Amino acid sequence: MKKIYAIASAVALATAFSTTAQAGATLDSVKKKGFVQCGVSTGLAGFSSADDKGNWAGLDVDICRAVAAAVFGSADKVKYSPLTAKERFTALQSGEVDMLSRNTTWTLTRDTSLGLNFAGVNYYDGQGFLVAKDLGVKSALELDGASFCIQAGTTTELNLADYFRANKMSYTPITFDKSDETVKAFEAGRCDALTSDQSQLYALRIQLKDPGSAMVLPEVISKEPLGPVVAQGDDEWFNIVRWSLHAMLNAEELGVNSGNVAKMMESKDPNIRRLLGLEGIKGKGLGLQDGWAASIIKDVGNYSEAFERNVGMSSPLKIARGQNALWNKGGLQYAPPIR
Ligand SMILES: N[C@@H](CCC(=O)N[C@@H](CS)C(=O)NCC(=O)O)C(=O)O
Repeated sequence: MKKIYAIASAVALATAFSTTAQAGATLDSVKKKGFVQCGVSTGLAGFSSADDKGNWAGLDVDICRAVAAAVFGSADKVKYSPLTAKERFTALQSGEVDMLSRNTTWTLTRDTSLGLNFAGVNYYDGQGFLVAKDLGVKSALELDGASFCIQAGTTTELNLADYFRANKMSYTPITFDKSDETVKAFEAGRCDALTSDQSQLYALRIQLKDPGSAMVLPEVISKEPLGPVVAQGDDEWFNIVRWSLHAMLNAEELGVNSGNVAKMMESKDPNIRRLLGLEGIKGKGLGLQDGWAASIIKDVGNYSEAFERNVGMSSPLKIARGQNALWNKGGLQYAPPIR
C-alpha cells in the first residue's frame, strides 16, 4: 500500500515539475524581446486611448506600464495591441499578447472556460445607461420597448438581456464592434439609449459634441469587476501581473508615491522597506530585480495617482473613488501585504 502511495506521489511530483517547467516562459520571452505586448481597447478615454502621436495612456495602460517597470525597470517598454471586445480573448489565448488590460469583467465563465486567469481588479464597475435628456426618462424601468446601442462580445449584452427579462420588458439591441461606432450611433439618434459599464458611460459622454445633452440614469444593473488577464499555465507571469497591481495599491496605503519614493528609501518603516525591496523577500519570489515595486512607483505612481490622473477628479472623466477607494477608506480596493 505504502509503495503505491510512493509511486503515486512521485508521479504527482513529476507532473508538478513538468507544469512548473512551463511556468516562466512568458517572463523569458518578454525579457528576450525587450517589451511587454499588452492588449488594450481600441480607444476608451481614461482607460486606454492613444493620442495622435500614438502614445497610449489610461488606468488600464498603467497596469501594462507597471508590469514593464517591474520587469525592466522602465514603464516605457510596452507595445500595445488595440483589441475589440470580440478579439480580446483570442489574442491572449494565441499568445499574440502577453497580457490583457482592457476594461474586462471577471466572470466565472471567462475564468474557467477560456484558458485565462484574472490577476486582480483594477476598477470596480457596474453597468449603467446613458440617454438623451430629450427622451424625458428618469429611470431604466421606463425603457420598455427602447432600442440600445451596445458593444458586441461584452457582458453588457448579457446583463441587458437578464435585466429586461427580469422586469418583463422588451428591447431592441443594435450592436457595434467599437466604442466610437457605438457613441456615434447614439449621437445620431439610431438608438434610445446606450448601455455599458458606468465608467465607460462617463468616457463616452465626453466624446459627444454636447455632453450636457445626455444623462446617466441612476440604475446600476450588474457587478463589473474589471481587471488584467493572463493566459493560464504560467504561474510566474500571473504572479508578476497580479503583484504589480498589488504594489500600486500597497504603495497608496503606505503613503508612497512617485514624488516621495526616492526619499522613502530612507524610511525605517518595515512595511515600506519591504515594498521598496530593501528587506524581506525582495524580488526573489517573482523572479524580478529587488526594486521591482520601487520602479513601478517611480514610473507609474501608486494606485491613487493613476486613478486621479486618468479617471479621477484631475481628469476630464471626474469619477469619484467610490468603490475604488482603499478598504480602509470605505472602498473595496484591498491588496494582500508585501511580506
Ligand atoms: N466590461 C465589459 C464591457 C467591455 C467593453 O468592451 N466595453 C466597450 C463599451 S464602451 C468598450 O470598452 N469598448 C472599447 C473599444 O471599442 O475598444 C466586458 O468585459 O465585457
